[in-house]
Formats: sequence, structure tokens, C-alpha cells
Amino acid sequence: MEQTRSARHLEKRRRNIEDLGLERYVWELDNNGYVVVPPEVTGVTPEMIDALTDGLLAKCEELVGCAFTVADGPAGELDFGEYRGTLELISGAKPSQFQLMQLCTFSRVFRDLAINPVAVALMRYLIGYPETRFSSHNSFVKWAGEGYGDSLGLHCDMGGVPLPWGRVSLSANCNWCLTDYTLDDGAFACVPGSHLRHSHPTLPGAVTEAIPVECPKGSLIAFHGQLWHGAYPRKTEGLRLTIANYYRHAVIQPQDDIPNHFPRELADDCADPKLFKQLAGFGAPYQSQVLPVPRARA
Ligand SMILES: O=C(O)CCC(=O)C(=O)O
Ligand SMILES: [Fe+2]
Repeated sequence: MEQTRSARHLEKRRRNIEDLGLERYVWELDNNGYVVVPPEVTGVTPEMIDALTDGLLAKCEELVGCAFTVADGPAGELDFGEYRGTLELISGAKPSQFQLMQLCTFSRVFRDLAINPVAVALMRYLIGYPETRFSSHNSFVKWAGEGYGDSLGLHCDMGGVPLPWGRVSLSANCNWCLTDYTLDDGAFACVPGSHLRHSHPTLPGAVTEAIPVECPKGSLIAFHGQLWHGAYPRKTEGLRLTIANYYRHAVIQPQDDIPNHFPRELADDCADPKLFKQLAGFGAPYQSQVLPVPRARA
């Protein structure tokens, strides 16, 4: 019975990849743990990239209190107070980025990106067809500075899962590059094939194995939850803007409690509400007496 069910899901997963013509991309995912997918394949248009960029820049201005442009970065001097970063702490670097959170509440274009059919197919390929859910939707806003320091902030997104890790990616990530990724612009860093080591990165050796993933604006970098990755520091003027849509297996706790807290009416306003709601994981069972109980005979 169980075997029939999983065989059915594997078949669905295979057909999903085949229908979208993604065979060569999943080959790279399997072998390298990451893949770069161009906008011609994901169908994300320049207009969508512009709308996403404008939405993020407006939110930066609202939260930080000064204007932001891709060309020039923040218009004013920024003060993080006592905050020392997250991945920056690995090598004690001074933060030169922040993250915007809960992007799918911003506007419809962010929700449409989260359910992009190519991105979702790749995430379902890694995590499991029926089990894939949203974990969180964030943006990395990065400018010139120390970045993550000497360690490049190398980590695995699945790092919270106790070892030993198996083959299945219990979380996986879609980094949408809204600006060009080059080494000097602060590109994504990773160790190709490191997802097959089923371990946390070993520092500092991992840094010498890392490579920059360079790709043009609009590209998607999809990657396995066990891939050793981080980023190079940005050395150029202006901003590196990224959307990180993070997915999880249904057995893993979401970073953002979308199942309980995401506004349901917003889920109806997107290109595929049924898919959005499924990935959001609304309506988890066991929140009430869902299974019947027998009745005592009179
Ligand atoms: O590009 C970066 O700064 C790091 C991205 C990252 O670690 C992630 O999206 O999980
Ligand atoms: Fe990460």
C-alpha cells in the first residue's frame, strides 16, 4: 500500500519535470546540489523583476528611513546598533546587509514568484512532490562591505536537522537574483557536490573549495538543503538584491508560521490560489477532533 503511494508520487514528480523540460536542470541539482535557471526557462519577465525590485526598495525605505537605489545603495549612513548579524558571526564580520521578511504579504507579484511553476517543480523534485511546503520568503539586501568575512558564511540551510542526514532534502532554497551576480558584486558562494557529504561545512578548508556562482539578473539559483553555501563580500557600489524563497518538507517546522498566520485572503490573490494554499500548508489536521470516536451503545 505505502509502496504504491510513493511510486505514484515519484511518477508525478517525474512527469512534472518532463512536462516543463527540466531534465538537465535536475541532473545538475543531483550532481552539484545547485543549478542556475535562466529567466527564459522560469518565465519570470523583466517587468516582474522590476516590480519585485521596486517593492523591495520601497520596503527598505519604509523600514530603514532613507532612500535606496540599486545603483547607489542606501542614500544615508546606516547604524545597526548592537546587532552583529547572523552568518557574519562565524568570522566576526561587520554586517553589510539586512533581510526583509514575509515578502508574500507585500503584493501579488511576490506571491506569484513563490508559486513559479519551474521553481516549485525543482523544490518538489528535491523535497518530495506532495510534501513540499513554504518555510519563509525573505530578501537579502547587500551592499559593499565585509560581507560574511573570511568564512564566506558557509553553512547548510538544513543545519537545524540533527545528523545523520539522508539523501532527501528536508529543505531547499530558491535564490532569485534581482541584480547581476559576479564575484565582485557579492555572488553566491558554494562547494559543488557538497550536498553528497551529508555534513556541515568544515572550516576553513571549505572556503578553498568554494566557487562563485555568477549569473545575470533574473536568474534563479535553486539548491539542496545540504549544499555548503554562503556569499562573497560585495566590493562594488550599489546593491545586490536577492529574494530567497525557502521551502521545507511537511515534517519540518516552518521558519515563518505561514500555516497559522498568513492572511488567507491574500492567498486567493495570486496566479494559482490552490497551489499557494497547498504550499502554505493551511488547515493542518489534528487542530480539532478530526477523527471520529465510537459511540457507547445505549
Ligand atoms: O547570498 C547570501 O548572502 C546567502 C544566501 C543564503 O544563505 C540563503 O539564501 O540561504
Ligand atoms: Fe543559506
